Amino acid sequence: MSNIERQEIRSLQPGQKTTLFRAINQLKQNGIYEKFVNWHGIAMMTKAGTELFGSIRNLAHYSPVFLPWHREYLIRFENALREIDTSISLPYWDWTIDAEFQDPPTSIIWTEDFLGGRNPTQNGLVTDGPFKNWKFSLNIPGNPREAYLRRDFDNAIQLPFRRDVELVIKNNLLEYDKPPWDGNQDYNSFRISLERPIHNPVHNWVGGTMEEAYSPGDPVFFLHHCNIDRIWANWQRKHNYLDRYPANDKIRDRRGRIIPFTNRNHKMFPWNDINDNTHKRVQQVLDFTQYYEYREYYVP
Ligand SMILES: [Cu+2]
Repeated sequence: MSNIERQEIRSLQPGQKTTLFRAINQLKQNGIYEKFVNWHGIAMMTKAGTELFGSIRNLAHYSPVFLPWHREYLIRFENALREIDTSISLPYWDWTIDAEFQDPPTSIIWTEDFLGGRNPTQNGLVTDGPFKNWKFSLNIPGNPREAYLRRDFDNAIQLPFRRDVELVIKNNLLEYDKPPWDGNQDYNSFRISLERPIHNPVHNWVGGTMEEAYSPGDPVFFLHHCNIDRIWANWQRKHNYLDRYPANDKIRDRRGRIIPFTNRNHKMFPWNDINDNTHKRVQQVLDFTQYYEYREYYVP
């Protein structure tokens, strides 16, 4: 059991918010934040499998490892924050609350006291709030470059509704995942029904940095993925599925070859250095209760 409890960002006390935002800015200043951004970019740019959908499936997305990869990534980020201040736990952004608003960009989330907004007269640059004028050096293979934090709220996209999230959690007929283990939405599984219709639109709704391979450059990435992880945790908890993941060596491409960094006994990429015991295997992150709990779940 863990003493870390993750809660909705709107329920943090003002002092807790200040501590959190200061710690995030400290990681930004000492270069650790950019290391996280680059990990995501590298995992996303690395193809997994070679067949038809190989160009879609990468080592962090559109495969069964999508949820464990981001769980490990968030645990690492939360640990980095707690090295600065042990009172911190990663909050989540429950965008199903905002989905009900007439005009979601007016949510308190996007005010100066929370994540700041975006400046429409300056191409969506974030020019207020705790992360104002953030700039990154991106280590993109073959294309290293600099970028500014940007948002471009798109009201043409609907944020996911609570009832849609609840339906996915309640459906105990869904397997965690199944062949061809990729981004093809012609088949149904828990992972794909969370990744495609619920996870993707939130990235696209926020827009700007959140739509790029370096999407963790916007700190809201961590809050969004924390909510995605909460939905997975809720499904695991509700149905007693804490160990649900395809058996060893089961996840293979269409030519029958084991997809690396993806099966339950594999270490995940790019944290697969065998000399470092902090590099967990997929199976080690399935039981989230060893690391943290969530204050509230969608479905009891
Ligand atoms: Cu994401």
